[in-house]
Amino acid sequence: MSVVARHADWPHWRTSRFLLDLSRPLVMGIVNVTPDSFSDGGRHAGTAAALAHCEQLLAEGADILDVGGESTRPGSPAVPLEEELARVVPVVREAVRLGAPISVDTYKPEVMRAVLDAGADIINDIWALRQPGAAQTVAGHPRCGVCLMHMHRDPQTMQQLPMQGDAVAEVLSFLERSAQDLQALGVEKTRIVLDAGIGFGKTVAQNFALLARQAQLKSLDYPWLAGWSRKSSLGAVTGLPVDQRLGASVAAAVLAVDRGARIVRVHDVRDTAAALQVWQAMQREAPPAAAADQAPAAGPA
Ligand code: 8Y4
Repeated sequence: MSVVARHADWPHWRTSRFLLDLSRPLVMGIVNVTPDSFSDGGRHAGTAAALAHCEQLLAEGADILDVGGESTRPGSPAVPLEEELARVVPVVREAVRLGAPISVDTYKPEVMRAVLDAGADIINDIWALRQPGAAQTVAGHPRCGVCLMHMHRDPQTMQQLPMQGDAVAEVLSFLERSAQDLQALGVEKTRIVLDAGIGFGKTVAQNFALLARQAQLKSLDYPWLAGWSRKSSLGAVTGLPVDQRLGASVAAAVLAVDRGARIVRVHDVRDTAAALQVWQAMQREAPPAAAADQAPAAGPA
C-alpha cells in the first residue's frame, strides 16, 4: 500500500516510447556520429561504427543512448544541416530497434523533426529550444522527452567570455523560464528534464559552484541531468588530459547524483554504472524518506 503510494511519487520522464522511472539514477551513454576520416568506408561505415558503439554501451549498462552528429566541444565548427541529417538519421532509424530510449543531441528543428519521425524518444538540446521553430517542433510531438540545457553565449564564443557573477541564480532563472515557455506551448511537465550545462560558457569555479549548490537547482521541481564526463573543468583540477579523466569523470557523476541529479551523460558507461551501483547500495540503507516511512502510522486523533 505505502509501496504503491511511494512509487507513484517517484519522478518519471515521459518520452516517445518509454516512461522512464527516475527512482534510480540513469546512465545516458554518449554516441558520437562523426565521419570516419581514417577509413574510406564512407557514410555506411560511419553508421555501422555508431551502431556498434550503441550496442557496446547498452551491454555496459547504458539506460539511454544520446546520439549526436555535431561535435559541441568549445570552438568546434557548426555542421551543415544536410550533413547532420545524413549522419544522424540512419543511426537513429537502426538504434530505435535496440530496445532502449534514444536521445538525439541537436538544436536544429529540421533534425529534430527527422529523428522524431524516425522514432527518437528524447531531444537533447544545448540551446534549450531557442533556435526558431525548435520549441514548436517538440511541442508538435505528442510525447517526446526533452532535455533543456543552459548555455551562456554560443559554442564558438562561450569560453572567451564566460558568465559573470552568480551562475546558479542565472541558470535557475533561465531554465525555469524555458520550461514554463515550453509548457505554455502544450508540453507536459513530465516530458521535461533540466541541465545546468557544465562547461558551456562557465568558469571552472562556476561549474563547481553548480555542483556544490545543485540542491538549489532542485528547488525547481524538475528532474536534473548532469554532464561532467571528461570535461575541461576536470582537467583543470587534476591536470589530466582528456583521455585520462575517467576517475575524475566517475567522481563527478557520483557527486552529481548524490546532490540530486537523476541522469548522468557519460562516455564511460561501464565504470559510471558500477560507481552508481555503489551509491545505490548506500542509498538503500539510508533512504531520504526514511523518517517518514518508518514513522508509526498515525492513529485516529
Ligand atoms: C571531452 C569530450 C571534453 C566531450 C569535452 C566534451 C552536454 C550535452 C554536451 C551536457 C547535455 C562535451 C551535447 C560537450 N555536453 N548535453 N552535450 N548536457 N544535456 N564536451 O552537459 O561533451 S557536448
